[in-house]
Amino acid sequence: MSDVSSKKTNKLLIAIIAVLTVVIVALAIVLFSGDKGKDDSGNITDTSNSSEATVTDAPTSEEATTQAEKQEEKEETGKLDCYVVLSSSNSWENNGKMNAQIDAQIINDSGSEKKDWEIRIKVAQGTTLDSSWNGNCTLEGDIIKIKPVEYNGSIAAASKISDIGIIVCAPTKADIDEMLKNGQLYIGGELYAGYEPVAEGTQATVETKDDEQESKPAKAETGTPFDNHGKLSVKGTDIVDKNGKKYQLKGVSTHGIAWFPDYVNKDAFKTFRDDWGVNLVRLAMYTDENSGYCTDGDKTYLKGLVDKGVQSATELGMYVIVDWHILHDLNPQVYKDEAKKFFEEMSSKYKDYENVIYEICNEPNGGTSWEDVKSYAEEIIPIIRANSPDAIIIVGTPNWSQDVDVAANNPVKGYDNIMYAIHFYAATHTDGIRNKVTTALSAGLPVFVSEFSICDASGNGAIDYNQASLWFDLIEKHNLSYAAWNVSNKDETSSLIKASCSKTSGWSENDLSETGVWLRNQILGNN
Ligand code: IDC
Repeated sequence: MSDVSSKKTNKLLIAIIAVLTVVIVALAIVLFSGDKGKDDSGNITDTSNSSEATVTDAPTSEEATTQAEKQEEKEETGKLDCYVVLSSSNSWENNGKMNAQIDAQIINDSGSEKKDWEIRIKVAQGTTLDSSWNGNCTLEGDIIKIKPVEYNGSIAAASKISDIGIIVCAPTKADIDEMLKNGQLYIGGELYAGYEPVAEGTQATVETKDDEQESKPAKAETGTPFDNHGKLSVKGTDIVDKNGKKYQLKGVSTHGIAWFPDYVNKDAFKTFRDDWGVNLVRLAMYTDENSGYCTDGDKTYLKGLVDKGVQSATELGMYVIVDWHILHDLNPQVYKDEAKKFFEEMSSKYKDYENVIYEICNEPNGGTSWEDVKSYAEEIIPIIRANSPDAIIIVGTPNWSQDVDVAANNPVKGYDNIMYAIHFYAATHTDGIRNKVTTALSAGLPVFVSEFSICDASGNGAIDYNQASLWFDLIEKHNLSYAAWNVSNKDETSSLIKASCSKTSGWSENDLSETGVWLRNQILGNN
């Protein structure tokens, strides 16, 4: 090779190496310069070191809170998958102490059945236990223990038991408030603190008062009867509501509460309210027979039942009659002293209840004169009035509360909101008694059909549909309020529930007696 050609070759090699170097350096810059993206306008941007990228991947502060809450919620659920809720639907002062009704629910949100439960509530010194229902209740030292009764010993997974109630008397209101925070659940004798995950979609919910408020009566009205009509009063011969509009109470009467205590329950009243259109329950407490209040009855137990009835009706926004059910005692003067104590206690306990009505003597009979009844009324009414100045009071009338015409001649004077009882059994009492009603009404006497049925006066025998219809013509014509005898499954015509049906609430039409079917249709306007 010549020198000239070798010099040319060298130059070419140097040029190639220089170009290659430039290309390699350029490629290296491209390859190692990090992540690239395009901005909105299509220019390449370099975000590898920008703080923006880090923030985008992290949760927002809002999400972080939610996550924290969820974590907390899970921890709480762990403690609370089965627990007690205590609330107080009512409290009242009594001789300088505080009485309260405490309602307990056990919520089982867990995936398994819970048995052998016990609620323990620590109470203040000096607290006493007055009554209880749907639980076996004892006060041991400073602990109230509530154990199951035969029908609520097991709480299925994802369900709850309610309607356990006690009435206590504590030194102060603060003690009651403290009690409400002190409910603990024991299972199998151990303080329960388990956590089990809840099966999807099976979580039980706590029944609240608001649920009650939202339930609708069978008829068009929304809201409870008491929500809509409030405190009632008597104007002329009519009951009027809080707006001064005529109002009619349509109710059922219990049988003797000592006789059939199981029907004094909130679910039963709710069935009557929601499925029958009933706005009133009468609580009949016999004074003289079958565990009568003034004879062989347990006074504390009977007052507990009255209270259970009053509280149930109140929570459901229904009106309620406390009935001093004299019958075999003939004359209300016989147990007047007991009656005075009873009505003093009732009217003071329920002084702030605007839905409670007092019936002070069911049916004077056996020749008891109106003078005797009137003088009894003149002693009882001021006792009630001292506590409950406006409550409606129903006074019985002679001859099993038929002689309203006699009372109309000489009514009790000096008090508002007094009404007079007319009772009828349609197969026995016909035109003669209806005439007494029209006579009394035309004399301006307010009458209340606080007990009736459509069979004969024994509470049994055949139904007289024709007379029943004539009675209801009169009732509707004069806007009379009424309560039908009786809520039980006793094997007699007047019972509203079939003798073969043992349910104490939630009846279907098939569970009702012939009288029950007729009454429900009558109230619903189907007859
Ligand atoms: C009846 C009951 C019956 C009970 C009897 C007791 O229906 O089961 O054995 O009392 O005496 C009334 C009374 C009411 C009666 C009813 C029917 O207020 O207590 O109930 N009746 O006899 N007045 C007229 C009829």
